Amino acid sequence: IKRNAEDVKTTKEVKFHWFPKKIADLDRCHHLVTKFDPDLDQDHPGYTDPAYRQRRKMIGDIAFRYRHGQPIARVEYTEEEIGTWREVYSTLRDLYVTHACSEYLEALCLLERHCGYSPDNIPQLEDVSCFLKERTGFLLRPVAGLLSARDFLASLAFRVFQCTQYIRHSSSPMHSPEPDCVHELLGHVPMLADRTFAQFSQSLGLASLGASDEDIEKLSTLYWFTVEYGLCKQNGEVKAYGAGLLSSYGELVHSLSDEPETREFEPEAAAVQGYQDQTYQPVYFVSESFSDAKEKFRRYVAGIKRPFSVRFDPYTSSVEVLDNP
Ligand code: HBI
Ligand code: FE
Repeated sequence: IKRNAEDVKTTKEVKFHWFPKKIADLDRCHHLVTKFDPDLDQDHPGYTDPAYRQRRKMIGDIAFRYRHGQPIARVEYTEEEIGTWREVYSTLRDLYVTHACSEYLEALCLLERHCGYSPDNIPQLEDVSCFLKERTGFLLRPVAGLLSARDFLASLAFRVFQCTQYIRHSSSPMHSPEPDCVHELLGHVPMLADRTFAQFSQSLGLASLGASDEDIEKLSTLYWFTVEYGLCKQNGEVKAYGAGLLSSYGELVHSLSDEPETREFEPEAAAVQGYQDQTYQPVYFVSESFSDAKEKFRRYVAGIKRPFSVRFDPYTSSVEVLDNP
């Protein structure tokens, strides 16, 4: 079979996908998935609104032009966009006190104090990126929409979170079919400020580098049931830490109600569980703690076969690739 030399590299006769070796290589990890794009998806609330689609393109251009190391351009959000943000922010803020895990609440307070998080302001990615860098070494980089799982996971290996900058359509403030800045800033960012959670996210990323398509599928399902829809125990209660929950009023309430099934987090089971990207999840996985989830995941990853191993060098933000004997 003839294969694209860009995608496949050979070491000792074994083929595997190209992957980024240094943080600047993330400039090449920009493959978008058009599944929920407002230009193509007729169910997208912005599909019939040309002004919305135009605006989304303008903000998307910041991402297309972006190269590693540059500051992220600021967006001057319109009154309408700030109105959408305000509605979600004030509705969710009240629920966090009872539904979000303590790590999340602690980080959100800091973000309100230092990063312009408030009902009346959409925080700027550049400010949030500087904040995260000081807390856990994570950086944000702008992205124009839903990325391929392979590219998205690869960036986590370098403690980079690819972050959308546009906001959902104003006709549907409480739900968006695709990631938007409400989902990123209220769902993901506070958790990335936690040291143990940041380590967990990076280890998911490192496990994905050069992995087979089947293993990428398993790792993104694991990502789904932890980073997006994970629950955890805290002082005898169950709380939410998943970004898909913390950015959706309806599902956050649903996830901690009696309705869904909850199971103890086991990577082997979570990696193959079927999931929903159109409605609420029928099942959630509950971790004892982030340290426990990290340890279980470490054991799971050791079972994934790759013809090489990778080691992250934090001094150069690059990965060393070691051939397995
Ligand atoms: N792309 N922009 C963006 N944001 C995400 O949260 C995201 C993504 N691509 C894939 C993805 N999340 C996950 O569902 C996993 O497939 C990794
Ligand atoms: Fe997400």
